[in-house]
Order: sequence, then structure tokens, then C-alpha cells
Amino acid sequence: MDLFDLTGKVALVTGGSHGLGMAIAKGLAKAGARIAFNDILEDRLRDAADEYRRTGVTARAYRFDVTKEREVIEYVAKIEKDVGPIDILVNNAGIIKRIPMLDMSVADFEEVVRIDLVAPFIMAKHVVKSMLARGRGGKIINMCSMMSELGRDTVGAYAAAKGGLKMLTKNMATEWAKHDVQANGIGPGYFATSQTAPIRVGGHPFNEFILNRTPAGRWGDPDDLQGAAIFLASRASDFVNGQIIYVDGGILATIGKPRGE
Ligand code: NAP
Ligand code: GCO
Repeated sequence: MDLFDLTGKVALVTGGSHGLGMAIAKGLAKAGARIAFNDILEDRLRDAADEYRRTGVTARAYRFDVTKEREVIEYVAKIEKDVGPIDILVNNAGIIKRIPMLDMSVADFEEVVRIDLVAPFIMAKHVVKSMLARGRGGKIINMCSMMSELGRDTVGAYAAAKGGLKMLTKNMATEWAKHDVQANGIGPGYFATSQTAPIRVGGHPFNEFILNRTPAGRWGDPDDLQGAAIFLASRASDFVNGQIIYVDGGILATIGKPRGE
């Protein structure tokens, strides 16, 4: 089990104040990692710090915007001073806008791509620079999606960003594997978080669709991602490069089945 031990490691999880990021951070902490996380809203950070403390996780909160390179440079340095050199970066922060492309503004499209694709590049660039300056390797985990592989009405910008993030992950692996930095992705299926609440709760028809479309017959629980995250953050994945691990209850394995079957 030492292969999965993260004792002494520092993990930075972007957007770790709730949802999948918080679940992944708690999982990495369970394996021994020290956690730093960020968000853009102060009150979210405060509530999250209380939640981490309540569950026995020591996590340091930082308020910065992952799309602002100047803030990223400043806060990567601050985190490394406060908590220690970053060994594991989880590019989790992300948004979605559900708008048909013919109605979507260029500004909306660009905002989704900026947060979901450009920001992981900015974050990884500065965390990896620091890893290399110290002659250390490290782990990059990018949060991909079903939309890294599939399209869906109204999520064109998000699919473009998450499809791009899959390929960016492969390029990170290509350029940085020789420095003992492993870059991989996690592709969650459909998970019960605030991001999917608008299409999951209140009798939304998409809920029924996903229950039927997912062979496991349920929405993902954020804790379902902890195993893949610990694997990709640990020595167990030292020869795994540019892979996306899909944690999707079987969605990508099937074309689905008629309703009611
Ligand atoms: P979520 O609940 O919306 O959480 C996203 C987090 O990112 C929030 O903490 C948000 O902060 C933060 N964030 C957004 N923009 C930011 C910025 N510019 N700088 C710093 N932080 C920022 O989403 P989730 O469902 O947990 O998903 C997390 C990641 O997994 C996302 O990348 C998402 O695309 C991906 N994903 C989700 C699912 C799913 O089914 N839920 C499936 C596949 C992939 P605020 O709360 O303050 O806005
Ligand atoms: C949507 C959902 C999805 C999930 C996730 C699936 O509107 O289709 O929000 O995009 O967030 O990315 O893997």
C-alpha cells in the first residue's frame, strides 16, 4: 500500500471549496497529503475551511482566480512558502454554460474556454516550472469530462474546452514526462454537485435520462473519484502518462438502452 501513500506530499486543488474538488482533496488528505485549495469567493473559502476542519482535514484556503496569470504566479509562490513545494496539482476549477451555440455569445464561449482550458495551462506552467527549478518531479491531474469524448446539445463551449483539456493533458505528458512529471486526467461521468443541480433536481427530465444512460444506474457521488485521484497522485502511477481515467459508471462503454429496458 506504500505505492499509494501521499505522506509528506503537498497537493493544490483548484476550485476545492466544494463539489468534486473538495471530495478529491479529502481523498488525497486521507492518503496523507497536505492540502491547499483555492476559490474566487471569500465566503466559499471560509465555509470550505470549516468543512475541511469538521472532517479532520488540514487544508489551507487561498483566494485567487486561476485565469489571472499574475495571481497564479503570486499564489503558487505563497502556497509553496506557507505549505511547502507543490507535488500534486489538481486542475479542478471549472464552469459550464448551457446555451445553444447559435444563441451563445463569443464572450460566453471565451469565458468557458478561459476557465476550463486556458487556466489549467496557466496553473500547470507555473507549478511545473517550480517543480523543475527544485529538480523534483510531480503530478498533474486535469479534470476532463464525458464532454472530452462526446457532444451534447447546449454545451459546445464546454465540450471544446474539455476536449482540448484531454489533448493538453497528452501534450503536458509529452513535454514533461522526461522531467518525471506525470500529467494525466480524470474524466468523471455525471456527478451530483452544484454544477449539475440545474439538470438533476426538481424533476428535470435529464435526471431520468442519465439514470437510464448510466449502466451503474445512478449519478456519481463525488467520493467515487477519490480512488482514481489517489492513484494518479501517487507513486503507483509513475509510469502512467497522458491517460484519462473515466470514472463514469459505464457511460462511455455503451450506446445505451431503450427507456424502460
Ligand atoms: P462546481 O461545483 O461548479 O465547482 C467548481 C469550482 O471551481 C467552484 O469551487 C468554483 O468556485 C471554482 N471556480 C470557478 N471558476 C474559478 C476561477 N476562475 N478561479 C478559481 N476557482 C474557480 O463543479 P464540480 O461539479 O465540482 O466540477 C468540478 C470540475 O469537474 C469542473 O472542472 C467540472 O467541469 C468537472 N466535471 C464535473 C462533472 C459533474 O458531473 N459535476 C463531471 C465531469 C467533469 P465558485 O463556487 O466560487 O464559483
Ligand atoms: C452537462 C453536465 C456535464 C457534466 C460533466 C459530464 O450539462 O452535460 O454538466 O457536462 O458536468 O462534464 O462529464
